[in-house]
Amino acid sequence: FLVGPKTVRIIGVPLDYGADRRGVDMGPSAIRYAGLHEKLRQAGHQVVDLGNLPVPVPESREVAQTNLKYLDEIVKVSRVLARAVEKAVEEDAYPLVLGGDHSIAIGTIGGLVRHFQNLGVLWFDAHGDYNTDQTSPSGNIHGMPVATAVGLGHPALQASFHGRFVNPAKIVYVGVRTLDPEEAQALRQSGTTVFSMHEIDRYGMRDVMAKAMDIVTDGTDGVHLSFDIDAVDPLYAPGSGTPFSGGLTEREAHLALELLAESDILSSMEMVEVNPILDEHNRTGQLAANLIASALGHRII
Ligand code: B3U
Ligand code: MN
Ligand code: MN
Repeated sequence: FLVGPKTVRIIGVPLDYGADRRGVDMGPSAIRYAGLHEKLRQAGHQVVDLGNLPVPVPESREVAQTNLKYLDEIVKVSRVLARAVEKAVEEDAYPLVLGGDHSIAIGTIGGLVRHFQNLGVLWFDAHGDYNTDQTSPSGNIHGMPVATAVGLGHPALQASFHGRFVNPAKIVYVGVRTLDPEEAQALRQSGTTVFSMHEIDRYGMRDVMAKAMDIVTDGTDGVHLSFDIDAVDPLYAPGSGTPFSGGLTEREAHLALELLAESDILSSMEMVEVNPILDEHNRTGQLAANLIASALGHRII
């Protein structure tokens, strides 16, 4: 097996508060339905599924028209998720978090930084997710998790981090192709590394991943992969709420994750923004499950 055998602990987070109610709350089911457990067992892992965290449906809540929509609800779920993730890594398990929208990364990474002193983060996304309540054009918190993880933005969102944040120099983006103007300016000064589609076209995924892996492993004691399915082109991943053309091909995405598997550097992973309402016969759910399997060492031969 490519990846050393792990106890993969699956945590579903059926939350779409961060994206203004679009249907990504059904993502965890769609990914499981695509045969995730079997693929992971085939790759030599033990799989323990904790089920889904309790998340009240947005229709039972009121959305205040602030620039932090559903703040209280997201903070509450983040707290529970952070504890579940922290407990998993404490017990030597490999947390696999299924979203849900990308605001759940606030809980996932909040839990990870309580355990790892110096965490590396690989962020696959069409977007930067580097807005704060000051810069966000939408007020949707799924556009804010990376800024939160480095200690920027509204303090309420940072509750799960217990004052320990991710070093921006250990964050690498892959697949970015759309940023809000103020977000772009903040990112430029952030110290993170952004491999946009330009770098992928120019150097190829293999070289981009070699550089990315160097950065996130150098001086770190854990590496988290946060994979927003909209990093993949909508041609291959139609079931995502904020599609943006010009993205990764299915093959590039698989190659990237197979290279990660080969180096066996990941200590946790999350897959987010799979939207079954917008999908075609669960194609995107299947892609998400296959990509997770690739990152965990699944090979056809
Ligand atoms: N940057 C925009 C759009 C966005 C960010 N992340 C997603 N969409 N998925 C915002 O609302 O912050
Ligand atoms: Mn995202
Ligand atoms: Mn995105």
